[in-house]
Amino acid sequence: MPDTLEQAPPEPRSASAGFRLAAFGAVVVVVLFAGYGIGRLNNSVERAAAAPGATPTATGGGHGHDPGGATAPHDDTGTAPHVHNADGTVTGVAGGAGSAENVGGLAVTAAGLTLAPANTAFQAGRRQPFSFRIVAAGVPVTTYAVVHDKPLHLVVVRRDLSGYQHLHPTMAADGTWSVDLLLAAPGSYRAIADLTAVVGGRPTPVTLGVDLTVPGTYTPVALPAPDTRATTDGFTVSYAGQPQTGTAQPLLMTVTGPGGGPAALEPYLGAFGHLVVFREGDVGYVHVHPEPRPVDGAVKFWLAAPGPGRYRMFFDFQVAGRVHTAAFTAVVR
Ligand SMILES: [Cu+2]
Repeated sequence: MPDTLEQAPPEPRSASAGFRLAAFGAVVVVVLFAGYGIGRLNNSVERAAAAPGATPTATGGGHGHDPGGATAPHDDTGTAPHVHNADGTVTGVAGGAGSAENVGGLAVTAAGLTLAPANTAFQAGRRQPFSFRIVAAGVPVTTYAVVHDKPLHLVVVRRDLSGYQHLHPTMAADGTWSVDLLLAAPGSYRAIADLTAVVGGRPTPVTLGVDLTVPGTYTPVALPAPDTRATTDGFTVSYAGQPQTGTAQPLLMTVTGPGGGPAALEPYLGAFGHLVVFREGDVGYVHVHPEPRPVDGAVKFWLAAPGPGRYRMFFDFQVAGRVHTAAFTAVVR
């Protein structure tokens, strides 16, 4: 069953952190990535999770960021701001570096890795399994580096940039990833897998995308007007900064709680927030992680837009054990 950890009641954060230290201490495998030295292999994590009394973590549960979806707390170890690049590299962006070509998800095969879906046809409004493999030279990859608490991140969005979901499929021993997927309305969707495959001992970060179809009467949703302010689940999120092409610009996200004061942000998937950005027109994907600590209460990202255009930005953040998503339209000239 794909839904394990994320649907369990949130465990106390201190207990969670303690477990992680105990379980991973003996078997932790450190992989050095370009630009930052964090990471575990999913196979080693599975061994740790199989220990008596342990709870599966890193390969557990897909979950949506739908309003109200409960998630367990995550630790915030090993965080560094960086960008997942289209060419399979990861660029550290501390200090404001960044490339204008930090776009991914446009290809189903890249860097010697292919996203091979078992099924791409879905029915509107019906939860169905989505299964796929990541294949290298004809062989399914079974070893992945754990990046931001998960061996693989899957984002799904309709091609009009509505219906965003961020899921964490579960991998079977043969390398088949599966997650229950609910596509609410007809249309063409983009499923983008963000992962670091370890093939022959070499970690290869890559972002691969594939189209999913839902038959029926497609009613496109117009991109909302540009705004630096968004509300979600009673929270108000606003950002300061203007994304540009060429150089990474700071983007500071401030979250105000339902009572009007600053929201008590918690680490989610190893960071105080995640920013997933899609480009209108081709669903080009950029995923940025923030600086390790909030800056004056704001979550600080460095974002280099991969060209002019209109973008839809999805900011995931966690408060009181629940993940919320604020969405913004931004125009880059
Ligand atoms: Cu994820």
